[in-house]
Amino acid sequence: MRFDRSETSVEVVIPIMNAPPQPQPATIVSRLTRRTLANAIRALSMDAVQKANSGHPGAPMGLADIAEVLWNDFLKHNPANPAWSDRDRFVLSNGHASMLLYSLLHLSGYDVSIDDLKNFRQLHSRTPGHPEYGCAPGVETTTGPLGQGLANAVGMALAEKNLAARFNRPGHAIVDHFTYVFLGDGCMMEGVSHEASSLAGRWRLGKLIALYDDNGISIDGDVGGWFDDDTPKRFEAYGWHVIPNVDGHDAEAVRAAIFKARAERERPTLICCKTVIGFGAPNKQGKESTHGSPLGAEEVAAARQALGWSYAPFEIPADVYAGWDARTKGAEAERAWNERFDAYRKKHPDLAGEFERRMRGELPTEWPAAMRDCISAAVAKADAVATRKASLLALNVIGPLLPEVIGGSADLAESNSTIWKGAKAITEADAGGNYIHYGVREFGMTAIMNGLALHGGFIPYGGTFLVFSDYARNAVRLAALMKRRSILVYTHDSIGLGEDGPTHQPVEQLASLRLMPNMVVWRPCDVVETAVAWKQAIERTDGPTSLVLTRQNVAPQTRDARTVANIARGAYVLAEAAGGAPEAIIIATGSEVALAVEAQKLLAGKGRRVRVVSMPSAEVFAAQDGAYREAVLPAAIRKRVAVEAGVSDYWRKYVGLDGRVVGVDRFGESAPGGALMKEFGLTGAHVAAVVEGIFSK
Ligand SMILES: Cc1ncc(C[n+]2csc(CCOP(=O)(O)OP(=O)(O)O)c2C)c(N)n1
Ligand SMILES: [Mg+2]
Repeated sequence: MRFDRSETSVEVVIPIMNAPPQPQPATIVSRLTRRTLANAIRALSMDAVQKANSGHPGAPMGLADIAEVLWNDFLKHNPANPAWSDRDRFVLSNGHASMLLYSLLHLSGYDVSIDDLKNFRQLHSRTPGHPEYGCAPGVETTTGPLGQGLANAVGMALAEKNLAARFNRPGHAIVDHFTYVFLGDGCMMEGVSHEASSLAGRWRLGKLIALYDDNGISIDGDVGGWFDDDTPKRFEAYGWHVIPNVDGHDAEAVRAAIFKARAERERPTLICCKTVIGFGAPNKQGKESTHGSPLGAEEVAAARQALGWSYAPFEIPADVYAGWDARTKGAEAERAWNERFDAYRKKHPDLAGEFERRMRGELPTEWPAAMRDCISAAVAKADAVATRKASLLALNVIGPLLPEVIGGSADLAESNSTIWKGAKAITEADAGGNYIHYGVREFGMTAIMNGLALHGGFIPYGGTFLVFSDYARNAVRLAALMKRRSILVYTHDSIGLGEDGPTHQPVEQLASLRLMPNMVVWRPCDVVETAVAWKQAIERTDGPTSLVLTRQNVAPQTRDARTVANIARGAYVLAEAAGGAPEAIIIATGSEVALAVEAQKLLAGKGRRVRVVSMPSAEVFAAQDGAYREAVLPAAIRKRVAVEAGVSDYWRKYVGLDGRVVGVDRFGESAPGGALMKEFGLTGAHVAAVVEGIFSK
């Protein structure tokens, strides 16, 4: 049995601040054995899982000793203020170990009660099956989809380094925190761990410290049969500082490793901790059976005995609470930081104000007027421009105005038009830039963007081809789930991209992004709609936005001032029927809006009165009041045709049983874009013919 190894009584000396050169106030908090403190996590975890009759006891029990050392000796945080900007970030990438995090939050003094723990996994509880951002204070990110927490942590560590480069001044290190992440075999196996870790090494994120739960077990059993990488060598190859072979049940060894990790300021550190899954459950520890099911009443009782934990379920003795309580030292740490920030404010008032604005996520006061001018300039610019280029025009206005906007692309900077005039690359030598070359790593990029957005102080945008949004899909989903302001720039948005062929031509991606709850998709049709889309994306504070943009040029549309104002409502009457009340409506988005207008003209020649509705954002339109929606799409007008170069099914709800959709319901072809648009019926003449067809039905 390895679980009685470090039963030594130690005085826990807590360094309160991070930076080693500064004098460290120290507090002696406990004379309890470290093992007893860790056992509180084990007991709470196995009891909560037992009570819920569902959950994952193995990882929390295996990681308890490591977590105890990290949280009690190192983590800089204030349970009373989980939003304190300079707290260390703690990410549990192996989110199935949620009871570990909930126990830590409860024990250290966050507003997470014992009743919250008793409600683990229950309806509307603050302790759902996997940690969800926003459910309980202290949960820094939503984890469970393995590997992404690590990538989020990379984003947070990059955020810290970038803000430090931008805001710290000699003698005023107001941004100075670590990012810690726990991860398991599953996170290591996931490809996104490669994408994110490779970048972390390149960016030399010296204040990122990952602790790997190397327990040799995943759901199917001993990982040897499917995961036999030399993980230390792998991370060394990424340029990480690796501390291998740490006994994760030896508090002193873990403590020494974390000290070493913190002293290394150039490279991120991976601490490989050998652990026993389900540590303390005498008959089940070390086995996959502890991974994802309750231990069972008998084994829970046996574990209590083995661990010397004689308390009832959910009972924590006062001295154990006292040993964990981080409130006093947390308040003191934040108070000390506030003092330092006040000194900074005296010396650098503008920087201090700007830092606070950014961390609040507020836009500067000049924003509304600047965007009004940007949109007016777009109205005046009557050129045929690809909307990806229109996006760059908008970015050239937004970039200089909002230093919190941090861009990038997955190796398609030119194609995605993501590098604006003042964009400055983040490099190893200079972390203070505002543009990230993510390399060909769509998933890593999107998960890192989530980390940047979660950290605070940033509005990330990242580009790739629309068709490759699928590579990043789950990180996009988590941005939506977490309600983070992340801006996805997806160009080459249809078969209109041309010769690259069906592998590169998105067909189902557009509709599929719209299916995601809390995702807002904009597919603008010209320079003006693109400027409005960017404005809306930046102003949206409760979720991500996908900007879906053309490779090919699109004609500018003409609008009066009221029509321009209506773009922000998601859909609007772009071209009203001439000669009386409309009999039919064509709804179109993006590059197909011009076809709709052409069809309208052809139909007018035949005496048909057709309205054209441009619908750049169906989600934003759906959120408008009923009167507005009825004004744009009157229920009585049932002759409707939707036109979009993507799968047709999405549009059925707008055209109804009497309507038709002109779409693309098969993979594309390799040919020049114009030829493909004809081949697939995406022409004004064909759209007009489809509308005619409804009249003659
Ligand atoms: C992306 C993703 N795929 C699959 C799962 C389902 N899953 C949850 S835990 C797990 C095994 C993880 O193994 P490990 O990280 O070693 O956890 P341990 O059993 O050691 O706690 C799997 C496959 C998941 N949560 N996320
Ligand atoms: Mg494992």
